[in-house]
Amino acid sequence: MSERITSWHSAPSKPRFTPPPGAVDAHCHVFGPMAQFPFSPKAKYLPEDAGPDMLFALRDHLGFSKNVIVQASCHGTDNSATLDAIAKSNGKARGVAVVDPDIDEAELALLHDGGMRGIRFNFLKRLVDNAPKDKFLEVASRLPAGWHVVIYFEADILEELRPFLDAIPVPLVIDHMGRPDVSQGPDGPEMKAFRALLESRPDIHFKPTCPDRLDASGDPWDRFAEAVAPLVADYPDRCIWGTDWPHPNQQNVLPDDGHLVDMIPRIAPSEELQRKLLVDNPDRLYWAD
Ligand code: 0GY
Repeated sequence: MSERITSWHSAPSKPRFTPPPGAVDAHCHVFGPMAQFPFSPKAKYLPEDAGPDMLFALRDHLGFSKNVIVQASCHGTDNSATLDAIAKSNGKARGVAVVDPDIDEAELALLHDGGMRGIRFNFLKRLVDNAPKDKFLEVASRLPAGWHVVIYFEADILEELRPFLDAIPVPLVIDHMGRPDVSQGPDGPEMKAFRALLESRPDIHFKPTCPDRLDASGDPWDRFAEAVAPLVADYPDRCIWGTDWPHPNQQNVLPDDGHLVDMIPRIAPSEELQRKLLVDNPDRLYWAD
């Protein structure tokens, strides 16, 4: 792995949809800058720099007010780049960390002071070498008050993960709905399995995000809209939304972030749903204190 990847659109369009005041892009990342924040030796992709200035310029261009910055796998468990971006945001960003499960209480408290409000467990083999469930459960049991766990997995391991998910003692946020096959439609087996998970606990949230990753039919991602809108309608208090900028690993078709924002009114058609998805729900998870 030597070549650095540019995974984001160079000139995203201005969305037609105007997000409500206070809207949060609750799933985005920063990469580097590498000279200041080197990538992990275990990184599975090597991106070009996509630092806080670029992220905040995109936030303003798209009409958002705040960001939740999720530590990307290319930075491993060194959260310095994400913390630096949060520190530069003037209170307009909070974060989700990736930690060594042996982290101690004092380090967790420092992450809290730096704006982190959760940790992420990543189960994608193409992104991380191992995901030790027993250690994950142990660290999840001693997180600072008010924190949650963000989980990234693909639909084919959902059933296998169920006992682990059931045992996590804090609220959960599932990245990209656990990547269901949206071409199966809103009532397809993978969406049904995900709904069963949501029914199993009232404190599971999800991100109805990443049409570019989940819908092979491409922009404007009609299958995604069709499969996901009913989920948002049925669980309006449990969803948060994000761009996924700078779209780690995307190499072939780079999504236009303006078009991603224009997916919002298709999956959340009313102003009330939009406010919950973009403002109330992320504020409750990330800005409660
Ligand atoms: C995402 C998706 C991906 C990557 C990461 O941390 C990461 O590197 O999350 C992916 O490659 O599917 O949500 O950012």
